[in-house]
Amino acid sequence: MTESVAVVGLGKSGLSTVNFLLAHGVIPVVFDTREKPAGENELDKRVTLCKGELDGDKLGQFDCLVVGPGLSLKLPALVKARECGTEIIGDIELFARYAKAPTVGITGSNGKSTVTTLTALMVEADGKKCGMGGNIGIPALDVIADDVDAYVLELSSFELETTSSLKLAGAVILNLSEDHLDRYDGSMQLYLEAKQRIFRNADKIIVSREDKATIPPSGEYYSSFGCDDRDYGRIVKNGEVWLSVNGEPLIKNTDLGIAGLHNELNALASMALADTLGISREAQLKVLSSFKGLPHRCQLVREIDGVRYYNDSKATNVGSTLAAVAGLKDGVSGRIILLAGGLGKGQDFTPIKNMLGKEISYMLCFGRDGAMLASLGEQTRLTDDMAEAVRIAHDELARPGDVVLLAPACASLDQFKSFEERGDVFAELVRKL
Ligand code: UMA
Ligand code: ADP
Repeated sequence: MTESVAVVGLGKSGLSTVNFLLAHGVIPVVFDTREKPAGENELDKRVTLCKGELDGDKLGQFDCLVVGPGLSLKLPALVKARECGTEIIGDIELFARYAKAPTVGITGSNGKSTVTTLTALMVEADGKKCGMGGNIGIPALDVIADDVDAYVLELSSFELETTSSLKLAGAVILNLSEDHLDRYDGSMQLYLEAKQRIFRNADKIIVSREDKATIPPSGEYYSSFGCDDRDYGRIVKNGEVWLSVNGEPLIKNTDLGIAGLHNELNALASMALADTLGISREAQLKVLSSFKGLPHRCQLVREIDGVRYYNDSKATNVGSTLAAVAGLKDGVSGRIILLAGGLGKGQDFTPIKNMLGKEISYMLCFGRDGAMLASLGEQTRLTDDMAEAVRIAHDELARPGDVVLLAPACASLDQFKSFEERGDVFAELVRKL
């Protein structure tokens, strides 16, 4: 690589891109709009960091910009740079140009990290070395290595927007529901088009039979997963539900380490992806029975006086909150009290409204869009913050048999550094009750 390169955005992926470029003999210039960019303290001394508003004329002087996923390509400075003839890519595009081993990619509105982790564990359980990265929190360029046998990438719509030459051995869109509409002018179509970019050049396309939006416009795909007995599916035998491949029952849903219909679909998608990498069925089933789920996804924090407190902080959109409620409701003898709020990202909250007074008995709301959630119905209350919501749930509302569920349907960044921090704070509040 001999061109002049700028890295725009010094977050996790920006810092990783800088280190990758340095290792390949390129010293980039870094731009970030923030006063204190996340990766500043770890930045190599050879690299110049320009802070403040982005200047399209300046950026347009570079041959190539590697732009972080947190920045919209519609920013005027990036539009200007493109008009100047500057190539704009993301770190996943760089990954695509350098990584050698077969790669599978996972996108969708929900379930990405679960399926990414399951698939990567399956590769490892088959005795192969796996490089797992992308939106899951591990920048993809950090995992490139000569001895990797297969890569498993979690890809967000933002990452896919700046990626064009990734050639995946297996690619899946798990599902599609409203998210990130603030970045897509409120248009689900634009959000979907970004997601569908995962199928460009893909060898084996995998789709969900439960969600037509996951099917490419050509209508052509290699395999599918869903609730009936076709391809990767489900079979009911003597009242028991089995996950199946081509009609052959393989594992009972009660033997899976993770629960709920959404997780059964996640398990099926993982098997389909692992098959595209030639992973043995034995390794796949071993992982499906032992993997107990990731932190901050419907995790039981504590039971107090017959009330169970669950942390599903990773429910950052309405679809994932609905999945969490649906996954829990059959095992709850009492009511579900939901704690929700944060940055709504332009979503339509109507599906939550439709559950109020039914699956969701009561909702305590907080954060920037908390008032919007609280206006959905009578069975709601606006609180000052999550701490107050936890206190009210415990002191005033919850009775034995009830579940208090943090599944906020919103991003955390108005009040916390990340969904992990939000989940940790919740768990701490519950432990102190
Ligand atoms: N930012 C600025 N100015 C800049 C650059 C960034 O204000 O000049 C802001 C962005 O608007 C954003 C934040 O800084 O709010 C982080 O942006 P970033 O591009 O620096 O992000 P990274 O730290 O590199 O993290 C990104 C992904 N973040 C986003 O897409 C927002 C991480 O996914 C991912 O794990 C990481 O790369 C891995 O390389 C997080 C995420 O929230 C978990 N993803 C969204 C989601 O899952 O819903 C898509
Ligand atoms: P992502 O990485 O796409 O955010 P995760 O695997 O981290 O997905 O799961 C986030 C949340 O989304 C979970 O806590 C759960 O409530 C919900 N979820 C997981 N899988 C699915 C699915 N297949 N469909 C709908 N919701 C899901």
